[in-house]
Amino acid sequence: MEWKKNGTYTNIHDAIDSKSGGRADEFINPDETVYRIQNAEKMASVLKRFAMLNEPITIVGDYDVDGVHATAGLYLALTECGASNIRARLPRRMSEGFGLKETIIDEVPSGVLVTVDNGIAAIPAVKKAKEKGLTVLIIDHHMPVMENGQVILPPADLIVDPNVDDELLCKGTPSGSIFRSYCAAGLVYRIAGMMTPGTETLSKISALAAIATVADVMPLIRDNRNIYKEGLRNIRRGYMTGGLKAIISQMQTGGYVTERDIGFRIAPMVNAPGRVYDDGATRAFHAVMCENDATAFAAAEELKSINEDRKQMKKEAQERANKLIAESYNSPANPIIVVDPETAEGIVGLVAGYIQEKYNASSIVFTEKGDTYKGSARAGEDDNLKASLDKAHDINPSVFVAYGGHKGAAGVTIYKDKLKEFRELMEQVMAPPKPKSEEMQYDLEITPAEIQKNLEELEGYVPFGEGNPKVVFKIRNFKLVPKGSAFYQELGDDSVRFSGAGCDAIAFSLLDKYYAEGCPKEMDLIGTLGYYYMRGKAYPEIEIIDLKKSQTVVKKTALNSNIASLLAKNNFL
Ligand SMILES: [Mn+2]
Repeated sequence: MEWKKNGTYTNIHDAIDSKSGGRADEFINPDETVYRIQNAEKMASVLKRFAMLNEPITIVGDYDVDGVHATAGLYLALTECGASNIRARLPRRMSEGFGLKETIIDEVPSGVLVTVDNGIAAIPAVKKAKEKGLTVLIIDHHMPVMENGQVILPPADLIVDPNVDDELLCKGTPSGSIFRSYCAAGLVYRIAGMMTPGTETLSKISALAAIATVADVMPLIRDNRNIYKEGLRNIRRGYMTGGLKAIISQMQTGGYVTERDIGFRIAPMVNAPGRVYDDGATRAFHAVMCENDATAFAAAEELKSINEDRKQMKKEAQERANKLIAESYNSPANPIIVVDPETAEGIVGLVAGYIQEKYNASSIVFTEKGDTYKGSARAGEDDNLKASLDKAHDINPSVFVAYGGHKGAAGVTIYKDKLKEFRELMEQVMAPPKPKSEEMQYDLEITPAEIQKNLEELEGYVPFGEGNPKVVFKIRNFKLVPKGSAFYQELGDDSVRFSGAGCDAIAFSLLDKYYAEGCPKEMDLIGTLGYYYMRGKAYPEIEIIDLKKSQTVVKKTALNSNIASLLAKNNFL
């Protein structure tokens, strides 16, 4: 694998500016814009009034982190305003699927129905709710239904969704700045800010919103940076629900969390029940909402154990998928389609992501459901799944039961007996397979002695993630320093931690590579810089993307080089 310098920039600011599409200055200057979310004030006052009247309120969320946290945030805000007749109703992933279904409406006898993280596309269900006399409020961040180029809105009483404001619907330009990339929990936090300003409850909602913003892969720009920073400040001060506190205290970071902790540790735990169990989202919701220390701790333990099950399920599904791919493809393809009835519905998306990365192609993983195959798709580099599926559907709609999604990810259900046609159709509409790149790119080259200085400069631009990708450094001659008696520590899952002078390094899925390089004590690396937290203390850390035995010969002292040549000679003989 060749390492190649990206761009012509020579410092962190310019590297970030180039990678973020010119946002480096925005990142270092706090954003003080007051963003206007259309109908947010109205939504806040309506919700507050219903809470004070103690109307029965049903919140319908979603089974992922954003859906669960948005539901929890709204529940807290309504309770703070005096509501005590609230029901949280999370959809069941396997038996109901995403969003507001008409069966859910049947369960609500009267009062107010609020959807969070869904609802904007639920036209028949909202119609039914209105016919039944319910008040319907929608807080969503998804795209509306389009028909012949026209936006079709559900007949709700009030809608907050930045994707359907007046400006977008060409009904005149609203005044004030608009930001459209909130997650649902972020919208709930901004609305709650008008319902219960300055309260500890609002601090708790900010913690939920910050985590959901990262988990839902929202761009970390503009108001999302404020939400992230406010949330993290509150997490560090201990202002969060007992459930979140228990989840975070399990990580033993001393209350500090990073973007990576959220993405790789917290979000998978909150997501896991919804992937493994039909009613899992309800369990995740109750776990997050716990206020009693003992029950919160037990609930966090349960999430952890469900997440371990989920990991095992994913691992087994990946092994089956690799086998199926080896059997059914003898040359690169795009997309790669896997049909595996043994893979659970909540897992297919994770496996699709794995295949996409491993084979550098778009992927679709199906499981069996009655006489259909139901699956999840992930787009390879430069592919657009939504556009490709639209095209395929135009050519032959009879293959599809349903599909939906966006550029990077989609859900697809097809008729079982149409699999062959679907395969051919998708290969026809998508770009031919791309060879896997033999090049790995980095942004800046630094010496091990410059790590600390660069880390400090990077702090000004946090958080990194979607919309603000991390700077990739090349570091030559990173020397390992033994901790105890070991230069490295195996972490399981082919991962390894190295100890260096003043800075450790972690390498996910690279232990085999390290062995293949001969377990060098001095390496050239490319990777990103950050901190990890243990019991409240920050430690600098390189997250290694690729490693090699040091290529540069380091000058040795006369004595050492004599010994070295002697050793080399003896070995040679
Ligand atoms: Mn969402």
